[in-house]
Amino acid sequence: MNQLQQPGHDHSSAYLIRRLQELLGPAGVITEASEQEPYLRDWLGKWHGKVSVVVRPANTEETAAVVQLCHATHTPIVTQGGNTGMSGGATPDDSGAQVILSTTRMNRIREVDPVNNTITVDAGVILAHAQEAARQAERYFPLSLGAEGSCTVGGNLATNAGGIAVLRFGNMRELALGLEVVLPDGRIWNGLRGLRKDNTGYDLRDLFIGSEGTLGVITGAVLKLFAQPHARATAWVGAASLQQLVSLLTRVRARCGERLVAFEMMSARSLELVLEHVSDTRAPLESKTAYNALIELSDTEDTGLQAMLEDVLGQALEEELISDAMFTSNQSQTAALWKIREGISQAQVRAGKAIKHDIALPISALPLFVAQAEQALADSGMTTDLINFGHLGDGNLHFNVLLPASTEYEAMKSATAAFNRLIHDLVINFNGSISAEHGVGQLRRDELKHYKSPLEMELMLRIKQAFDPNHIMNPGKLL
Ligand code: FAD
Ligand code: 2HG
Ligand code: ZN
Repeated sequence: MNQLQQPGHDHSSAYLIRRLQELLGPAGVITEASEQEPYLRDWLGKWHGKVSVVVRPANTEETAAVVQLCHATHTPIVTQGGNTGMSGGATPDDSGAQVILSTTRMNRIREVDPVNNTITVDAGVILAHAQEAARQAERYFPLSLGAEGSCTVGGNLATNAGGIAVLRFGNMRELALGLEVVLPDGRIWNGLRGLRKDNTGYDLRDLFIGSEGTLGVITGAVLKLFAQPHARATAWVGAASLQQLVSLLTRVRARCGERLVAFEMMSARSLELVLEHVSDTRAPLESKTAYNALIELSDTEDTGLQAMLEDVLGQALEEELISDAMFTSNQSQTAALWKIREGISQAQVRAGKAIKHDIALPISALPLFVAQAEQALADSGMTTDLINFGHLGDGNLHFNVLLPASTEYEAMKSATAAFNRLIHDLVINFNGSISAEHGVGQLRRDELKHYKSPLEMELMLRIKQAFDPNHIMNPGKLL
Protein backbone atom coordinates (compact mmCIF):
# COMPACT_ATOMS: atom_id res chain seq x y z
CA MET A 1 0.00 0.00 0.00
CA ASN A 2 1.41 3.40 -0.87
CA GLN A 3 0.69 6.55 1.13
CA LEU A 4 -2.30 7.50 -1.00
CA GLN A 5 -3.94 4.21 -0.18
CA GLN A 6 -3.65 4.58 3.56
CA PRO A 7 -7.08 5.65 4.72
CA GLY A 8 -7.01 8.47 7.21
CA HIS A 9 -3.33 9.21 6.61
CA ASP A 10 -2.72 12.97 6.81
CA HIS A 11 -0.97 13.21 3.44
CA SER A 12 -3.53 11.09 1.67
CA SER A 13 -6.48 13.02 3.07
CA ALA A 14 -4.85 16.36 2.16
CA TYR A 15 -4.28 15.04 -1.37
CA LEU A 16 -7.83 13.72 -1.55
CA ILE A 17 -9.35 17.00 -0.40
CA ARG A 18 -7.26 18.97 -2.86
CA ARG A 19 -8.29 16.74 -5.76
CA LEU A 20 -11.96 16.85 -4.67
CA GLN A 21 -11.84 20.64 -4.55
CA GLU A 22 -10.41 20.64 -8.07
CA LEU A 23 -13.21 18.36 -9.25
CA LEU A 24 -16.19 19.97 -7.49
CA GLY A 25 -15.18 23.51 -6.56
CA PRO A 26 -15.73 24.96 -3.07
CA ALA A 27 -19.52 24.44 -3.10
CA GLY A 28 -19.07 20.71 -3.40
CA VAL A 29 -16.58 20.04 -0.59
CA ILE A 30 -17.15 20.41 3.16
CA THR A 31 -14.11 20.18 5.41
CA GLU A 32 -15.24 22.45 8.27
CA ALA A 33 -16.12 20.33 11.34
CA SER A 34 -19.17 22.41 12.29
CA GLU A 35 -20.56 22.20 8.75
CA GLN A 36 -19.91 18.46 8.61
CA GLU A 37 -21.74 17.78 11.88
CA PRO A 38 -25.31 17.28 10.54
CA TYR A 39 -24.00 14.64 8.13
CA LEU A 40 -22.20 12.71 10.87
CA ARG A 41 -25.17 11.69 12.99
CA ASP A 42 -28.49 10.05 12.28
CA TRP A 43 -32.03 11.23 12.91
CA LEU A 44 -32.55 8.95 15.90
CA GLY A 45 -29.35 10.11 17.60
CA LYS A 46 -28.13 6.51 17.73
CA TRP A 47 -25.00 6.72 15.59
CA HIS A 48 -22.21 9.21 15.15
CA GLY A 49 -19.15 9.03 12.93
CA LYS A 50 -16.18 10.98 11.63
CA VAL A 51 -14.92 11.83 8.13
CA SER A 52 -12.16 13.89 6.58
CA VAL A 53 -14.53 15.34 4.03
CA VAL A 54 -18.17 15.52 2.93
CA VAL A 55 -18.64 15.87 -0.84
CA ARG A 56 -21.73 17.19 -2.57
CA PRO A 57 -21.48 16.58 -6.32
CA ALA A 58 -23.97 18.54 -8.42
CA ASN A 59 -24.63 15.91 -11.07
CA THR A 60 -23.93 12.38 -12.31
CA GLU A 61 -20.64 13.29 -14.00
CA GLU A 62 -19.27 14.92 -10.84
CA THR A 63 -20.40 11.88 -8.84
CA ALA A 64 -18.56 9.61 -11.29
CA ALA A 65 -15.40 11.74 -10.97
CA VAL A 66 -15.55 11.54 -7.15
CA VAL A 67 -16.08 7.78 -7.18
CA GLN A 68 -13.23 7.30 -9.67
CA LEU A 69 -10.92 9.19 -7.36
CA CYS A 70 -12.08 7.18 -4.33
CA HIS A 71 -11.60 3.98 -6.34
CA ALA A 72 -8.04 4.98 -7.23
CA THR A 73 -7.19 5.91 -3.64
CA HIS A 74 -9.14 3.04 -2.00
CA THR A 75 -11.21 5.57 -0.08
CA PRO A 76 -14.47 4.18 1.36
CA ILE A 77 -17.66 6.07 0.44
CA VAL A 78 -20.81 6.43 2.52
CA THR A 79 -23.58 7.67 0.25
CA GLN A 80 -26.12 9.84 2.03
CA GLY A 81 -29.46 11.21 0.86
CA GLY A 82 -31.80 12.94 3.29
CA ASN A 83 -30.19 11.17 6.26
CA THR A 84 -33.57 10.04 7.60
CA GLY A 85 -32.79 6.30 7.55
CA MET A 86 -33.49 4.32 10.71
CA SER A 87 -30.79 1.66 10.49
CA GLY A 88 -27.58 3.69 10.60
CA GLY A 89 -26.88 3.01 6.91
CA ALA A 90 -25.90 6.58 6.09
CA THR A 91 -23.67 7.26 9.11
CA PRO A 92 -19.90 6.77 8.65
CA ASP A 93 -17.77 4.86 11.12
CA ASP A 94 -15.50 6.75 13.52
CA SER A 95 -12.18 5.97 11.79
CA GLY A 96 -12.14 9.25 9.89
CA ALA A 97 -11.13 7.29 6.79
CA GLN A 98 -14.50 7.39 5.05
CA VAL A 99 -15.94 10.06 2.79
CA ILE A 100 -19.61 11.05 2.84
CA LEU A 101 -21.07 11.55 -0.62
CA SER A 102 -24.22 13.57 -0.16
CA THR A 103 -26.67 13.54 -3.08
CA THR A 104 -28.61 16.59 -1.93
CA ARG A 105 -27.31 18.92 -4.66
CA MET A 106 -28.55 16.49 -7.31
CA ASN A 107 -32.11 17.70 -7.15
CA ARG A 108 -33.42 18.13 -10.68
CA ILE A 109 -36.75 16.82 -11.90
CA ARG A 110 -35.46 15.68 -15.27
CA GLU A 111 -38.70 14.86 -17.06
CA VAL A 112 -42.38 14.17 -16.50
CA ASP A 113 -43.92 12.07 -19.27
CA PRO A 114 -47.71 11.98 -18.73
CA VAL A 115 -48.23 9.64 -21.67
CA ASN A 116 -45.73 7.05 -20.49
CA ASN A 117 -46.94 7.83 -16.95
CA THR A 118 -43.37 8.28 -15.67
CA ILE A 119 -41.22 10.84 -13.92
CA THR A 120 -37.42 10.92 -14.25
CA VAL A 121 -35.54 12.51 -11.36
CA ASP A 122 -32.09 13.01 -9.92
CA ALA A 123 -31.53 10.72 -6.93
CA GLY A 124 -31.22 13.67 -4.53
CA VAL A 125 -34.74 14.93 -5.23
CA ILE A 126 -36.74 15.07 -2.01
CA LEU A 127 -39.66 12.66 -2.09
CA ALA A 128 -42.23 15.42 -1.46
CA HIS A 129 -40.81 17.38 -4.44
CA ALA A 130 -41.21 14.34 -6.70
CA GLN A 131 -44.82 13.99 -5.49
CA GLU A 132 -45.42 17.70 -6.18
CA ALA A 133 -43.91 17.53 -9.69
CA ALA A 134 -46.24 14.62 -10.46
CA ARG A 135 -49.20 16.57 -9.08
CA GLN A 136 -48.40 19.57 -11.26
CA ALA A 137 -48.62 17.28 -14.28
CA GLU A 138 -51.97 16.00 -12.94
CA ARG A 139 -50.45 12.67 -12.04
CA TYR A 140 -49.71 10.95 -8.74
CA PHE A 141 -46.57 9.44 -7.24
CA PRO A 142 -47.81 7.28 -4.37
CA LEU A 143 -44.81 6.53 -2.15
CA SER A 144 -45.68 8.22 1.14
CA LEU A 145 -43.97 8.17 4.53
CA GLY A 146 -43.47 10.37 7.56
CA ALA A 147 -40.04 11.58 6.38
CA GLU A 148 -41.21 12.55 2.88
CA GLY A 149 -40.33 16.22 3.43
CA SER A 150 -36.63 15.35 3.82
CA CYS A 151 -35.86 11.85 2.50
CA THR A 152 -34.65 11.49 -1.09
CA VAL A 153 -35.72 9.29 -3.96
CA GLY A 154 -32.20 7.76 -3.97
CA GLY A 155 -32.52 6.87 -0.28
CA ASN A 156 -35.99 5.45 -0.89
CA LEU A 157 -34.57 3.26 -3.65
CA ALA A 158 -31.49 2.25 -1.69
CA THR A 159 -33.63 1.11 1.27
CA ASN A 160 -36.58 -0.08 -0.85
CA ALA A 161 -38.78 2.12 1.30
CA GLY A 162 -42.38 1.18 2.06
CA GLY A 163 -44.62 3.55 3.99
CA ILE A 164 -48.37 3.86 4.20
CA ALA A 165 -49.63 2.97 0.72
CA VAL A 166 -47.80 -0.29 0.04
CA LEU A 167 -50.98 -2.34 0.22
CA ARG A 168 -52.28 -0.49 -2.86
CA PHE A 169 -49.20 0.67 -4.81
CA GLY A 170 -46.32 -1.50 -3.61
CA ASN A 171 -42.96 -0.45 -2.18
CA MET A 172 -40.23 1.50 -3.96
CA ARG A 173 -39.08 -1.54 -5.96
CA GLU A 174 -42.52 -1.81 -7.50
CA LEU A 175 -42.57 1.90 -8.31
CA ALA A 176 -39.20 2.06 -10.08
CA LEU A 177 -38.77 1.37 -13.79
CA GLY A 178 -35.20 2.46 -14.49
CA LEU A 179 -32.05 3.59 -12.71
CA GLU A 180 -28.82 5.41 -13.39
CA VAL A 181 -25.97 4.31 -11.15
CA VAL A 182 -22.32 5.26 -10.68
CA LEU A 183 -20.52 1.98 -10.16
CA PRO A 184 -17.75 1.53 -7.56
CA ASP A 185 -15.04 2.08 -10.20
CA GLY A 186 -16.62 5.34 -11.35
CA ARG A 187 -18.25 4.11 -14.56
CA ILE A 188 -21.85 5.19 -15.18
CA TRP A 189 -24.48 2.52 -15.80
CA ASN A 190 -27.35 4.06 -17.73
CA GLY A 191 -30.43 1.96 -17.05
CA LEU A 192 -32.84 4.90 -17.25
CA ARG A 193 -35.49 3.11 -19.25
CA GLY A 194 -39.17 3.79 -18.63
CA LEU A 195 -40.27 0.33 -19.72
CA ARG A 196 -42.86 -1.89 -18.11
CA LYS A 197 -41.50 -4.89 -19.96
CA ASP A 198 -37.79 -5.56 -20.35
CA ASN A 199 -36.58 -9.14 -20.12
CA THR A 200 -33.05 -8.70 -21.39
CA GLY A 201 -31.27 -10.91 -18.88
CA TYR A 202 -30.53 -10.45 -15.20
CA ASP A 203 -32.31 -7.49 -13.64
CA LEU A 204 -29.50 -5.13 -12.63
CA ARG A 205 -31.99 -2.49 -11.50
CA ASP A 206 -33.43 -4.78 -8.87
CA LEU A 207 -29.97 -5.50 -7.47
CA PHE A 208 -29.39 -1.82 -6.71
CA ILE A 209 -32.82 -1.35 -5.14
CA GLY A 210 -32.43 -2.21 -1.46
CA SER A 211 -28.62 -2.40 -1.71
CA GLU A 212 -28.19 0.46 0.81
CA GLY A 213 -25.26 2.11 -0.90
CA THR A 214 -23.13 -1.06 -0.94
CA LEU A 215 -23.10 -1.63 -4.72
CA GLY A 216 -22.96 1.87 -6.20
CA VAL A 217 -24.35 5.39 -6.04
CA ILE A 218 -27.83 5.75 -7.54
CA THR A 219 -27.86 9.09 -9.39
CA GLY A 220 -31.16 9.02 -11.28
CA ALA A 221 -34.41 7.09 -11.57
CA VAL A 222 -37.48 6.66 -13.75
CA LEU A 223 -40.54 6.14 -11.55
CA LYS A 224 -44.12 5.10 -12.28
CA LEU A 225 -46.96 7.60 -12.05
CA PHE A 226 -50.64 6.97 -11.45
CA ALA A 227 -53.94 8.78 -11.86
CA GLN A 228 -54.47 11.55 -9.32
CA PRO A 229 -56.85 10.72 -6.49
CA HIS A 230 -59.39 13.56 -6.31
CA ALA A 231 -61.52 12.03 -3.58
CA ARG A 232 -60.68 10.46 -0.27
CA ALA A 233 -62.48 9.27 2.82
CA THR A 234 -60.78 8.56 6.11
CA ALA A 235 -61.80 6.80 9.30
CA TRP A 236 -60.30 6.16 12.71
CA VAL A 237 -61.54 3.03 14.45
CA GLY A 238 -61.03 1.42 17.82
CA ALA A 239 -61.05 -2.33 18.40
CA ALA A 240 -60.54 -4.60 21.37
CA SER A 241 -58.06 -6.94 19.66
CA LEU A 242 -55.63 -7.18 16.79
CA GLN A 243 -57.57 -10.15 15.43
CA GLN A 244 -60.61 -7.89 15.09
CA LEU A 245 -58.61 -5.34 13.11
CA VAL A 246 -57.29 -8.08 10.82
CA SER A 247 -60.86 -9.29 10.23
CA LEU A 248 -61.89 -5.70 9.52
CA LEU A 249 -59.04 -5.30 7.02
CA THR A 250 -60.18 -8.41 5.16
CA ARG A 251 -63.72 -7.05 5.01
CA VAL A 252 -62.78 -3.52 3.91
CA ARG A 253 -60.49 -4.90 1.25
CA ALA A 254 -63.18 -7.24 -0.11
CA ARG A 255 -65.73 -4.43 -0.24
CA CYS A 256 -63.60 -1.49 -1.38
CA GLY A 257 -60.95 -3.27 -3.48
CA GLU A 258 -58.35 -0.92 -4.99
CA ARG A 259 -59.93 2.08 -3.27
CA LEU A 260 -58.32 1.00 0.00
CA VAL A 261 -54.98 2.87 0.09
CA ALA A 262 -54.00 2.77 3.77
CA PHE A 263 -54.77 0.59 6.76
CA GLU A 264 -52.49 1.63 9.62
CA MET A 265 -52.55 0.15 13.14
CA MET A 266 -51.57 1.68 16.50
CA SER A 267 -51.72 0.09 19.90
CA ALA A 268 -53.25 2.08 22.77
CA ARG A 269 -49.74 2.70 24.11
CA SER A 270 -48.50 4.09 20.77
CA LEU A 271 -51.43 6.52 20.69
CA GLU A 272 -50.88 7.51 24.31
CA LEU A 273 -47.21 8.27 23.58
CA VAL A 274 -48.12 10.60 20.70
CA LEU A 275 -50.75 12.45 22.73
CA GLU A 276 -48.19 12.99 25.47
CA HIS A 277 -45.22 14.05 23.32
CA VAL A 278 -46.52 15.61 20.10
CA SER A 279 -48.17 19.01 20.36
CA ASP A 280 -51.62 19.73 18.90
CA THR A 281 -52.78 16.15 18.97
CA ARG A 282 -55.94 14.85 20.62
CA ALA A 283 -57.53 11.42 20.87
CA PRO A 284 -59.90 10.92 17.90
CA LEU A 285 -62.30 8.71 19.91
CA GLU A 286 -63.77 9.18 23.36
CA SER A 287 -63.31 5.57 24.36
CA LYS A 288 -59.88 4.04 24.85
CA THR A 289 -59.37 0.78 22.97
CA ALA A 290 -56.50 -1.72 22.89
CA TYR A 291 -55.99 -1.13 19.16
CA ASN A 292 -56.70 1.68 16.73
CA ALA A 293 -56.67 1.81 12.96
CA LEU A 294 -56.44 4.68 10.51
CA ILE A 295 -58.15 3.67 7.28
CA GLU A 296 -58.16 5.59 4.03
CA LEU A 297 -59.98 5.10 0.75
CA SER A 298 -59.26 7.13 -2.34
CA ASP A 299 -60.43 7.29 -5.94
CA THR A 300 -59.97 9.40 -9.04
CA GLU A 301 -63.45 10.83 -8.51
CA ASP A 302 -65.97 10.72 -5.70
CA THR A 303 -68.04 7.66 -6.26
CA GLY A 304 -69.57 7.77 -2.79
CA LEU A 305 -66.40 6.86 -0.93
CA GLN A 306 -67.49 8.12 2.46
CA ALA A 307 -70.84 6.33 2.21
CA MET A 308 -69.04 3.12 1.30
CA LEU A 309 -66.66 3.45 4.24
CA GLU A 310 -69.49 4.33 6.62
CA ASP A 311 -71.44 1.36 5.40
CA VAL A 312 -68.70 -1.22 5.84
CA LEU A 313 -67.58 0.17 9.19
CA GLY A 314 -71.19 0.68 10.34
CA GLN A 315 -71.83 -3.00 9.82
CA ALA A 316 -68.63 -3.86 11.72
CA LEU A 317 -69.85 -1.64 14.58
CA GLU A 318 -73.23 -3.32 14.63
CA GLU A 319 -71.60 -6.72 14.82
CA GLU A 320 -69.23 -5.42 17.52
CA LEU A 321 -66.18 -6.27 15.42
CA ILE A 322 -65.02 -2.74 16.26
CA SER A 323 -66.09 -0.68 19.22
CA ASP A 324 -66.00 2.87 17.90
CA ALA A 325 -65.36 4.83 14.71
CA MET A 326 -65.10 8.39 13.41
CA PHE A 327 -65.27 9.36 9.73
CA THR A 328 -64.08 12.37 7.82
CA SER A 329 -63.64 13.75 4.33
CA ASN A 330 -62.62 17.09 5.75
CA GLN A 331 -59.01 18.03 4.93
CA SER A 332 -57.97 19.46 8.26
CA GLN A 333 -59.53 16.60 10.25
CA THR A 334 -57.82 14.10 7.96
CA ALA A 335 -54.51 15.90 8.46
CA ALA A 336 -55.03 15.79 12.23
CA LEU A 337 -55.50 12.01 12.11
CA TRP A 338 -52.39 11.53 10.00
CA LYS A 339 -50.44 13.80 12.33
CA ILE A 340 -51.10 11.31 15.12
CA ARG A 341 -50.01 8.34 13.02
CA GLU A 342 -46.90 10.07 11.72
CA GLY A 343 -46.00 11.42 15.14
CA ILE A 344 -45.18 8.00 16.60
CA SER A 345 -41.49 8.03 15.59
CA GLN A 346 -40.96 11.52 16.99
CA ALA A 347 -42.83 10.60 20.19
CA GLN A 348 -40.50 7.62 20.73
CA VAL A 349 -37.42 9.85 20.32
CA ARG A 350 -38.83 12.29 22.88
CA ALA A 351 -39.93 9.60 25.32
CA GLY A 352 -36.78 7.49 25.52
CA LYS A 353 -34.63 5.07 23.54
CA ALA A 354 -36.39 2.61 21.28
CA ILE A 355 -35.19 -0.84 20.31
CA LYS A 356 -36.66 -1.16 16.85
CA HIS A 357 -38.04 -4.31 15.31
CA ASP A 358 -39.10 -3.58 11.74
CA ILE A 359 -40.71 -6.90 10.94
CA ALA A 360 -42.97 -8.38 8.27
CA LEU A 361 -45.30 -11.32 8.69
CA PRO A 362 -48.16 -12.85 6.76
CA ILE A 363 -51.13 -10.65 7.74
CA SER A 364 -53.06 -13.72 8.89
CA ALA A 365 -50.27 -14.56 11.36
CA LEU A 366 -50.03 -11.12 13.01
CA PRO A 367 -52.46 -11.66 15.93
CA LEU A 368 -50.90 -14.96 16.96
CA PHE A 369 -47.40 -13.56 16.57
CA VAL A 370 -48.17 -10.60 18.86
CA ALA A 371 -49.86 -12.85 21.44
CA GLN A 372 -46.89 -15.24 21.49
CA ALA A 373 -44.33 -12.43 21.58
CA GLU A 374 -46.09 -10.76 24.51
CA GLN A 375 -46.32 -14.09 26.32
CA ALA A 376 -42.66 -14.92 25.67
CA LEU A 377 -41.57 -11.51 26.94
CA ALA A 378 -43.66 -11.97 30.09
CA ASP A 379 -42.37 -15.53 30.62
CA SER A 380 -38.76 -14.44 30.31
CA GLY A 381 -39.34 -11.63 32.82
CA MET A 382 -38.28 -8.95 30.34
CA THR A 383 -40.05 -5.80 31.40
CA THR A 384 -41.38 -4.12 28.35
CA ASP A 385 -42.86 -0.87 27.26
CA LEU A 386 -44.04 -2.13 23.87
CA ILE A 387 -44.72 0.41 21.15
CA ASN A 388 -46.53 -1.71 18.63
CA PHE A 389 -47.81 -0.05 15.46
CA GLY A 390 -47.38 -0.24 11.72
CA HIS A 391 -48.66 -0.94 8.29
CA LEU A 392 -51.21 -3.65 9.04
CA GLY A 393 -52.43 -3.56 5.45
CA ASP A 394 -49.13 -5.02 4.21
CA GLY A 395 -48.14 -7.07 7.28
CA ASN A 396 -45.36 -4.74 8.52
CA LEU A 397 -45.20 -4.19 12.28
CA HIS A 398 -42.94 -1.79 14.13
CA PHE A 399 -42.73 -3.92 17.24
CA ASN A 400 -40.57 -1.55 19.27
CA VAL A 401 -39.44 -1.67 22.88
CA LEU A 402 -39.04 1.67 24.64
CA LEU A 403 -36.35 2.05 27.29
CA PRO A 404 -35.82 5.11 29.48
CA ALA A 405 -33.80 7.96 27.97
CA SER A 406 -31.26 7.49 30.76
CA THR A 407 -30.32 3.96 29.58
CA GLU A 408 -26.54 3.82 29.17
CA TYR A 409 -24.82 2.59 26.01
CA GLU A 410 -23.78 -0.84 27.37
CA ALA A 411 -27.20 -1.53 28.93
CA MET A 412 -28.87 -0.53 25.67
CA LYS A 413 -26.57 -2.86 23.75
CA SER A 414 -27.29 -5.90 25.89
CA ALA A 415 -31.04 -5.19 26.05
CA THR A 416 -31.10 -4.82 22.26
CA ALA A 417 -29.36 -8.19 21.84
CA ALA A 418 -31.79 -9.92 24.24
CA PHE A 419 -34.97 -8.40 22.76
CA ASN A 420 -33.75 -8.93 19.19
CA ARG A 421 -33.10 -12.61 19.80
CA LEU A 422 -36.46 -13.30 21.38
CA ILE A 423 -38.52 -11.32 18.88
CA HIS A 424 -36.56 -12.18 15.73
CA ASP A 425 -36.53 -15.92 16.58
CA LEU A 426 -40.29 -15.77 16.77
CA VAL A 427 -40.53 -13.81 13.50
CA ILE A 428 -38.51 -16.54 11.77
CA ASN A 429 -40.76 -19.24 13.30
CA PHE A 430 -43.67 -17.50 11.60
CA ASN A 431 -41.81 -17.36 8.28
CA GLY A 432 -41.50 -13.59 8.55
CA SER A 433 -38.75 -11.07 7.83
CA ILE A 434 -36.58 -9.23 10.37
CA SER A 435 -36.13 -6.28 8.00
CA ALA A 436 -39.30 -5.06 6.31
CA GLU A 437 -38.75 -1.47 5.12
CA HIS A 438 -36.04 0.46 6.98
CA GLY A 439 -33.08 -1.51 5.69
CA VAL A 440 -30.37 -3.49 7.43
CA GLY A 441 -27.68 -0.79 7.71
CA GLN A 442 -25.48 -1.29 10.76
CA LEU A 443 -28.45 -1.91 13.05
CA ARG A 444 -29.36 -5.35 11.73
CA ARG A 445 -26.15 -6.38 10.01
CA ASP A 446 -25.30 -9.06 12.55
CA GLU A 447 -28.93 -10.17 12.81
CA LEU A 448 -29.00 -10.63 9.04
CA LYS A 449 -25.95 -12.86 9.22
CA HIS A 450 -27.52 -14.79 12.08
CA TYR A 451 -30.75 -15.57 10.22
CA LYS A 452 -29.85 -15.78 6.53
CA SER A 453 -28.79 -19.20 5.35
CA PRO A 454 -25.08 -19.69 4.54
CA LEU A 455 -26.08 -20.12 0.91
CA GLU A 456 -27.92 -16.78 0.83
CA MET A 457 -24.98 -15.05 2.56
CA GLU A 458 -22.52 -16.61 0.11
CA LEU A 459 -24.54 -15.47 -2.91
CA MET A 460 -24.90 -11.94 -1.54
CA LEU A 461 -21.16 -11.72 -0.80
CA ARG A 462 -20.37 -12.93 -4.31
CA ILE A 463 -22.59 -10.22 -5.78
CA LYS A 464 -20.87 -7.65 -3.58
CA GLN A 465 -17.46 -8.93 -4.70
CA ALA A 466 -18.46 -8.75 -8.38
CA PHE A 467 -19.61 -5.12 -8.15
CA ASP A 468 -17.24 -3.77 -5.52
CA PRO A 469 -14.08 -5.91 -5.27
CA ASN A 470 -12.25 -3.22 -3.25
CA HIS A 471 -15.13 -2.94 -0.76
CA ILE A 472 -15.24 0.85 -0.88
CA MET A 473 -19.04 1.22 -1.03
CA ASN A 474 -20.51 1.68 2.44
CA PRO A 475 -18.29 -0.87 4.23
CA GLY A 476 -19.66 -2.22 7.51
CA LYS A 477 -23.27 -1.87 6.40
CA LEU A 478 -25.67 -4.61 5.37
CA LEU A 479 -23.03 -7.36 4.93
P1 FAD B 1 -30.50 8.08 3.94
O1 FAD B 1 -30.92 7.99 5.34
O2 FAD B 1 -29.62 9.22 3.58
O3 FAD B 1 -29.78 6.72 3.52
C1 FAD B 1 -30.37 5.48 3.77
C2 FAD B 1 -29.53 4.38 3.12
O4 FAD B 1 -29.56 4.52 1.70
C3 FAD B 1 -28.05 4.41 3.48
O5 FAD B 1 -27.57 3.10 3.50
C4 FAD B 1 -27.41 5.18 2.34
O6 FAD B 1 -26.06 4.83 2.15
C5 FAD B 1 -28.26 4.74 1.17
N1 FAD B 1 -28.41 5.75 0.10
C6 FAD B 1 -29.00 6.97 0.20
N2 FAD B 1 -29.01 7.56 -1.01
C7 FAD B 1 -28.40 6.71 -1.87
C8 FAD B 1 -28.11 6.77 -3.27
N3 FAD B 1 -28.44 7.83 -4.02
N4 FAD B 1 -27.45 5.74 -3.82
C9 FAD B 1 -27.10 4.66 -3.08
N5 FAD B 1 -27.36 4.55 -1.76
C10 FAD B 1 -28.01 5.57 -1.17
N6 FAD B 1 -39.17 4.17 5.91
C11 FAD B 1 -40.12 3.41 5.34
O7 FAD B 1 -39.80 2.54 4.54
N7 FAD B 1 -41.43 3.58 5.68
C12 FAD B 1 -41.84 4.52 6.54
O8 FAD B 1 -43.03 4.63 6.83
C13 FAD B 1 -40.85 5.36 7.11
N8 FAD B 1 -41.20 6.36 7.95
C14 FAD B 1 -40.24 7.16 8.45
C15 FAD B 1 -40.65 8.19 9.29
C16 FAD B 1 -39.71 9.06 9.84
C17 FAD B 1 -40.17 10.17 10.73
C18 FAD B 1 -38.32 8.85 9.55
C19 FAD B 1 -37.29 9.76 10.12
C20 FAD B 1 -37.93 7.81 8.71
C21 FAD B 1 -38.86 6.96 8.17
N9 FAD B 1 -38.51 5.90 7.34
C22 FAD B 1 -39.49 5.13 6.77
C23 FAD B 1 -37.11 5.52 7.11
C24 FAD B 1 -36.73 5.54 5.64
O9 FAD B 1 -35.79 4.56 5.29
C25 FAD B 1 -36.29 6.83 5.06
O10 FAD B 1 -37.03 7.91 5.48
C26 FAD B 1 -35.94 6.92 3.57
O11 FAD B 1 -36.27 5.87 2.71
C27 FAD B 1 -34.47 7.10 3.51
O12 FAD B 1 -34.17 8.08 2.58
P2 FAD B 1 -32.95 9.08 2.83
O13 FAD B 1 -32.80 9.87 1.58
O14 FAD B 1 -33.10 9.84 4.06
O15 FAD B 1 -31.75 8.04 2.95
C1 2HG C 1 -43.40 4.47 10.47
O1 2HG C 1 -44.09 3.56 10.02
C2 2HG C 1 -41.92 4.44 10.26
O2 2HG C 1 -43.90 5.44 11.06
C3 2HG C 1 -41.10 4.58 11.52
O3 2HG C 1 -41.55 3.34 9.51
C4 2HG C 1 -41.19 3.41 12.46
O4 2HG C 1 -40.36 4.63 14.35
C5 2HG C 1 -40.47 3.54 13.80
O5 2HG C 1 -40.04 2.50 14.30
ZN1 ZN D 1 -43.14 2.13 8.85
